[in-house]
Amino acid sequence: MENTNTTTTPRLLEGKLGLVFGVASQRSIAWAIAQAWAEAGARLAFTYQGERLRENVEELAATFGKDVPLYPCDVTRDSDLAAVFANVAKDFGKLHLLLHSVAFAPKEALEGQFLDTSREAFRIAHDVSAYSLLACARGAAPLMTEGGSILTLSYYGAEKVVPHYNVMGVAKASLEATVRYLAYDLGPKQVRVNAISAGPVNTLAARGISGFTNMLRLYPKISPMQRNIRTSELGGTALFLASDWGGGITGEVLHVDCGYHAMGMPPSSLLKPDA
Ligand code: NAD
Ligand code: 0WE
Repeated sequence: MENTNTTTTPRLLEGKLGLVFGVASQRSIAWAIAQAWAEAGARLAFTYQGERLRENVEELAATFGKDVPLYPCDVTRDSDLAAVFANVAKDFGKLHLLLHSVAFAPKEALEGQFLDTSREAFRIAHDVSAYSLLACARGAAPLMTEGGSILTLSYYGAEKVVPHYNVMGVAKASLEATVRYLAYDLGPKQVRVNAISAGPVNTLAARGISGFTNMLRLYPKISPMQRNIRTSELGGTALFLASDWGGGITGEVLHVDCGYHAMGMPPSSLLKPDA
């Protein structure tokens, strides 16, 4: 069914201040979520990974007006993270929302067998994709004096084997457990920590992966809703989780995947030789 909803986003995040990690391009999941948060009234700041991405992020952030703070940040560098949160303290004074939409494993680790993963590739995948959430949360917590919502992005490969996802699956399992332990530590401050487990989206991080196109072809065949997700649906879910309507939810991993995760066997139509 076509989405014919033309109503405007309710201003559920009016007066909220947010920090977004993980915009690389217009297709980034972080950008879809940032748009939903901004439309709902949040004021946002962005980090970018390095000089290579600065112009892209500048251009996208400019669509929200002139005074959108931008900070360089490689999440594997403690000094970068310290500078980001010092600048947020200076520019915003406090923080309500944090989006962590960052992942990386060395390309060779996503190609062969999981069995061949090097110690270094394992370390990098976990440092960038899981530890960084903890580092971001520790930086943000002192600024979340009015409560808050921390959100990260996971994938089904954390729960079940997805061929070639390999060490990223193990890092996402760590990320999901990190969400639960952070939820426990930050709960008393009314800071909620959740993950969205998203179905496949054609982004820069997905582009380089052999077989990704097959993955996009598989979801319409297996998922109950018989299609891929729309990035606007990630924005909508992220808006709900960040708003007071998601106020009782923490330590949760919410699947936004058209129901793919609920299936234990493909539909019989897919198994018939003539289908
Ligand atoms: P993307 O390439 O647009 O975003 C990935 C981001 O990670 C980029 O902005 C990149 O700069 C950042 N990053 C990587 N290493 C970094 C580092 N050392 N320091 C700072 N930033 C770093 O791709 P995306 O698909 O939007 O990915 C965002 C998140 O969504 C990731 O966590 C990914 O695992 C997750 N996810 C993606 C899909 C998908 O199919 N695309 C599905 C489920 C979950
Ligand atoms: O989390 C991801 C991908 C994250 C990612 C992507 C890259 C490509 C470039 C992490 N590291 C790198 N390193 C690079 O050098 N996804 C959920 C998308 C994805 O990746 C897969 C998938 C899906 C889905 C890899 C294998 C199989 C399925």
